Amino acid sequence: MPVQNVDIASIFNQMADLLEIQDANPFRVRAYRNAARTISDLPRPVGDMLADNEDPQDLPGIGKDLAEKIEEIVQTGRLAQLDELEQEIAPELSALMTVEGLGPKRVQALHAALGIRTMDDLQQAAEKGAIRELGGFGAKTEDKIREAVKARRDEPERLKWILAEQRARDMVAYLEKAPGIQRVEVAGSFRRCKETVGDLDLLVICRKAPPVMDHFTAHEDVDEVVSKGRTRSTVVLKTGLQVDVRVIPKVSYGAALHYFTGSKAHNVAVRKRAQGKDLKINEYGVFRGDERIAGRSEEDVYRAVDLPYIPPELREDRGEIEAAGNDALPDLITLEDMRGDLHAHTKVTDGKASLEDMVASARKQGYAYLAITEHSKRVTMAGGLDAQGVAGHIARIDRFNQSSGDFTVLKGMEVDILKDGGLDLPDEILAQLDFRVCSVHYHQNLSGDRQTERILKAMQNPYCNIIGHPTGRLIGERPPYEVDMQRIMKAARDKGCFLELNAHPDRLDLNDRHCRMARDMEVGVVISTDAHSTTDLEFMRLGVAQARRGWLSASDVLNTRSLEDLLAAMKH
Ligand code: DGT
Ligand code: CA
Ligand code: CA
Ligand code: ZN
Repeated sequence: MPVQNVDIASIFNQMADLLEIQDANPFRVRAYRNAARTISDLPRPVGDMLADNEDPQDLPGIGKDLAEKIEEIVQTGRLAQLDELEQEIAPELSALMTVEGLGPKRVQALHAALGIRTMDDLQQAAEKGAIRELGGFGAKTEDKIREAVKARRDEPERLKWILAEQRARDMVAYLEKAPGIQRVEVAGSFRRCKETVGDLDLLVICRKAPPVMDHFTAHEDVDEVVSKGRTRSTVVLKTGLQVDVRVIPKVSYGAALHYFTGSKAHNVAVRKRAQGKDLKINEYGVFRGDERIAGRSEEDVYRAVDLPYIPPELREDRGEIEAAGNDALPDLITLEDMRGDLHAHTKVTDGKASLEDMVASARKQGYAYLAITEHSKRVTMAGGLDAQGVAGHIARIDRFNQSSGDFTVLKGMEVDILKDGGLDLPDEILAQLDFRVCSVHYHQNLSGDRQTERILKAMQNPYCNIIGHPTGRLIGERPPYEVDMQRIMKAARDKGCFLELNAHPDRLDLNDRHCRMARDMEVGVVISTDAHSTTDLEFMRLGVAQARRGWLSASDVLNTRSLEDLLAAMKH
């Protein structure tokens, strides 16, 4: 399989981590991180660009040195300099950096003073009480580290959905080239659009199974063939991802798709319902005695137990079977319902594209509007705008809209919520915008109570229309704030404030349960991508998938509405 953009990005991020532990020049570290982001945002594989004789140096932030490294990675799949660095610094050290509360400086200090290299070392040191003795750490920090390590150990490694999607697409394309193949489908948590995926479950219909299994296990990315049978094989890829393939007879296709899509809890509940009707369901079909009465399609399977089709995103045994039985399933939102994106950045702050390019991309998505929501001044790293900057921002958009035809750019800002819950710009400036997304960026470690109060305070400002990425979590990296979501939702409803479902693949914040809660509490949701590049706008599909897992309909989501209705809803 050719080297993918995510692989290049991952190598550059590892470089940055190790250099940071080594206390290297921060500009060098930044250069790697920026390059990683540039590469992972590219719409097509770098390998293809190179093959077309395009020069990576034309990409923003990529100079001669990085361009050569990119070529090396594309050609060899690795980077010699990273291998060397890993010899020099224990690579486990960079894994330690992902523990909450540990940055490169602290990891370096722990290594120097206590010889800590691995997660085991860290756990032991924390349990012995050795860390609290170190300068700059203390007992509280040690407690936190101990808890964080424990939490980490308890959860198995899972892949973010968008990364699973890339692997799944490649694997499906590869299997479709197998001899006698008729159909390949991805089931499991991937099909249910869970935010992270444990392994991939592929189903295959084919004329003869053995050649397909041979083809599958011969994939060049396979690290280990765990099992290989006539109808079922499991491999582990070099990336550590497990892939299961099952060959299914056509008559059982729907039943198998249903079974292997899960969730397990959903399957159990459906089976129980079938038992009540003297039916038996398994991956081969629905049976009355020995007679197969359904199995070709999922619709058939559900019909056999007197249910309408239940979309995969709902199959979590969270009330969907009862709702289906009462003909009360939600009419789930779709990507086509989205009429615009309400959170995006341009080059003016830390985005990579111009206003014109962002609009062109938004038009391609079929949108009628796009809000540009630049950062406010407190977010210095992103070049956040002060009052004067906002004036320029507004003037630019007004000018643009004069000749933008049927497309409207909305004047927004992503206003930082200060530590005390105040907003980062004065009201008279905020008043000039169409609307404001207000987000927490600093002091993320406040206690749950204080964080809740802070956000509630921000919502008291009449100019606060949307709370951006409300829990601040980064999937697999940073846990959500321990906010009281019940109180935040109640306040949002009372004040006519909206909560953002940030569709960025690292965030997906609100999560699915929060969306469900918003629906039940009648709180308005917006789905936005927080795009920093033209291709980021495509993250919308992830946000919509998450919203579907949260039972949301188009009518629950503000940016499915017309521009006129949207603006009316923002005024309160
Ligand atoms: P994952 O891979 O951890 O993200 O989650 P899933 O849901 O993809 O789980 P996985 O890969 O273990 O199994 C795929 C599907 O197969 C699962 O969603 C339901 C079905 N399945 C697996 N084991 C069982 C079982 O013991 N009973 C039932 N009813 N279904 C099962
Ligand atoms: Ca799975
Ligand atoms: Ca599996
Ligand atoms: Zn943003």
